[in-house]
Amino acid sequence: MSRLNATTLSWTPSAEVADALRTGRAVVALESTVLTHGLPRSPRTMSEKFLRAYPSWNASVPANLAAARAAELAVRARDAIPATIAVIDGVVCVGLTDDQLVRLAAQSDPLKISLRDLGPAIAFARTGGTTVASTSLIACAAGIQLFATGGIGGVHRGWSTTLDISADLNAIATNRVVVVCAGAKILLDLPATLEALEALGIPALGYRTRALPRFTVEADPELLLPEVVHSPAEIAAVVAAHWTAQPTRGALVMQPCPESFALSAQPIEVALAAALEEAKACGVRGAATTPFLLARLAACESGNQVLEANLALLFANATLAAQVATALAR
Ligand code: PSU
Ligand code: MN
Repeated sequence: MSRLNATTLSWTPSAEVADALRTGRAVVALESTVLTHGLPRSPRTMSEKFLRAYPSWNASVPANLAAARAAELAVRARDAIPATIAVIDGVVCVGLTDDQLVRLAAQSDPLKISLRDLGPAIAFARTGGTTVASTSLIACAAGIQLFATGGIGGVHRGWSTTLDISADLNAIATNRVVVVCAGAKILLDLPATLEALEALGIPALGYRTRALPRFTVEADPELLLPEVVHSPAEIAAVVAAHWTAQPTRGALVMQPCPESFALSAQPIEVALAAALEEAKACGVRGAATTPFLLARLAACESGNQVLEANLALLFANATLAAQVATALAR
């Protein structure tokens, strides 16, 4: 029963990821809640603009599956190995086969596995997508330094009465991993999210931006980030120094959504106000809140733009994370 005394998580790498970690190659972790909960489980018609920017996009498979594959490709294109993380039949998987991606993408009523859900998911042999929080923990246990995602969870609007603060924030603080994201969705209380990042001692580096990105064209000058970085090499230098100061704790890199796919704030705010009302009326609370609001935004008038923005920023983050991973591996 020595496992009961183990101090690290048990995880299973794919053959490719095991080899990459053994040989010191650059590896980038990718989360799977974006696949199970964040994106449509059916094929979508994309705009001409999108197909021009991403000519390898596979329009004949479900959009979530196409996205997961494309994010992995973006990592490979920068000479790093992708490690998509998920829990499959209770096994903490680091690096998925394409069959496993297909299965997760098609799963009806999938589980969203955040930190609190990890133990039960392992014990009861469950299958689901891991959030930024649990993916950070698993990546750190596996010795993976870079992790790319879309938007992180944060402090929700109305937090002072609901206390709804994503486990993502504390997990980033307490795991030695660099999370590359596009900031946080406009649906959160963004000023409070910035304060929480400061309180947790997380370096929040703006990649070529002064303001916290929120997937929109318009930056909010009030949401000032503490530091700006300009290149993958500069990020690697700051991260290395961060780890001399806080060797067991994480950092955040935030880059704006690629300009040609960024959203306009106003229609999103309108759709969001309606979605928040509806969530309240339907009694949506807790872990269901983020997926509910994301689904409502995806279904709104500019839903296809929301989807394309989500994909463009995910791919851009995968690319940047791979560049930083390669710089750190040098
Ligand atoms: N933000 C997005 N898309 C997402 C999520 C957040 O723009 O898919 C997902 C991420 O997996 C994140 C999780 O870790 O939602 C946060 O959920 P919660 O707020 O319940 O912690
Ligand atoms: Mn929550």
